[in-house]
Amino acid sequence: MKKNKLSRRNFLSKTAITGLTGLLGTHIVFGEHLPKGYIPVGLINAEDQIPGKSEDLIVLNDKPWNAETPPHLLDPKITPADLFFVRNNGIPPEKVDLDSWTLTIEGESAKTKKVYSIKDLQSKFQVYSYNLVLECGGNGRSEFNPGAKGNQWTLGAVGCCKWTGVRLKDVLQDAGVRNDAVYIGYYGADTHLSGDRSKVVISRGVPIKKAMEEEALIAWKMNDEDIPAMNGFPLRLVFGGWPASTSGKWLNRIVIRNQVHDGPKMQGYSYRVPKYPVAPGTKVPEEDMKIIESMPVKSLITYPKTGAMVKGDRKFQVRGHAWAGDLEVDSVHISIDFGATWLKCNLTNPVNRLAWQHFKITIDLPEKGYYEIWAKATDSNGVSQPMVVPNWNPKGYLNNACHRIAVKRT
Ligand SMILES: Nc1nc2c(c(=O)[nH]1)N[C@H]1C(S)=C(S)[C@@H](COP(=O)(O)O)O[C@H]1N2
Ligand SMILES: [Mo]
Repeated sequence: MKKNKLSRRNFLSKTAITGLTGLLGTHIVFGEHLPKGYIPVGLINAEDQIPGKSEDLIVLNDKPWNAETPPHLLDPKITPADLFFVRNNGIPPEKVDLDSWTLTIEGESAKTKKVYSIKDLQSKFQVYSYNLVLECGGNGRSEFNPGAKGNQWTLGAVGCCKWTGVRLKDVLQDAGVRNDAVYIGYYGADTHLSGDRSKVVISRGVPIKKAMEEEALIAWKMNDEDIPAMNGFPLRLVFGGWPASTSGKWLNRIVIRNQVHDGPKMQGYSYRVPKYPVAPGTKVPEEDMKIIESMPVKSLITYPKTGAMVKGDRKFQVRGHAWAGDLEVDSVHISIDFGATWLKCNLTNPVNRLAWQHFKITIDLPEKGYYEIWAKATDSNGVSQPMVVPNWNPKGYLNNACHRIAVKRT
């Protein structure tokens, strides 16, 4: 065999190596040993791209995909679909056939078992659109100390999109809800990470009262387009104001239960917090944990971006969004002096119940130097965001501490 020819043919050419060097930003030591067609691992990771989503999302995990939105990219009033966070617990369904997709309603407290195609849903029931805030119960987890396992969300596991679909209550009532109904639970078409198709990834739900609210949707559109594959295409539940884990993606079954739903991630420590305040690090008995319901009041500064330099004209606008679970936001204040004094912002009303509200204020930085801008929202019950990380809990849920950004006047 012609040894020489073989080695030259099956290894990367000098030009190819130079190209890769450019992409990697450094010289590849031993690059002459790279086989033809080989993609350096360093580049595979750099290309870490969630199908159908913006490359500006911050990826926290790729197996399964979990990614959050940098706060300044949440600036639009409605979160762009490709920038909306992704929180997958398993593997999304690979091939979705719209015509054969069905949603089954059943359960102990369902009068009948009914199966709907997507076309049935679209033609049988009135269609509604609402802007609804979805926030992962673990948003802000990274700040707890001692830390909790799980995705280390910072600020961006939240968004407010326009959702379109039918009211969950209309569909439930069509199937028939017995008087003893207390809860609904969802099932989706994603598969367990183990590959075991008989294992349910996640099956959570809400009390019947939340399920019956007007804004509770079975949605097939997000911002007037098909829901992105990673966010539940072709059908998902949307419950504004509650942990987004209740908003089942790739929805194919809803059970009407005569007891609190007991699917995977409803029990133990999942999406639960202690019934009473505990010292950080405390081992809390399971029976002392309660299910998280409405999310707490919170706000996010989306402009300027943290680290911004303010030049010349020292007046500039600060803006962002605020939301308060099932409640409304009453006011938002900002501070530029580490909380010594607070300025009241202009705040819009929500476009509909459970949508986030927008605040803005023009501020004046008195002299050159470093500042922090802090934002604090207060809900309609008079409860404000804490300045420091609140209520430590074993799984790191519900951190609604004030958002702080850094700004320099130069
Ligand atoms: N079927 C299914 N539904 C699901 C999940 C999931 O993994 N599978 N994750 C839940 C969790 S924990 C959250 S925070 C939201 C995230 O929704 P998003 O990925 O559209 O942002 O979906 C919820 N619904
Ligand atoms: Mo979540």
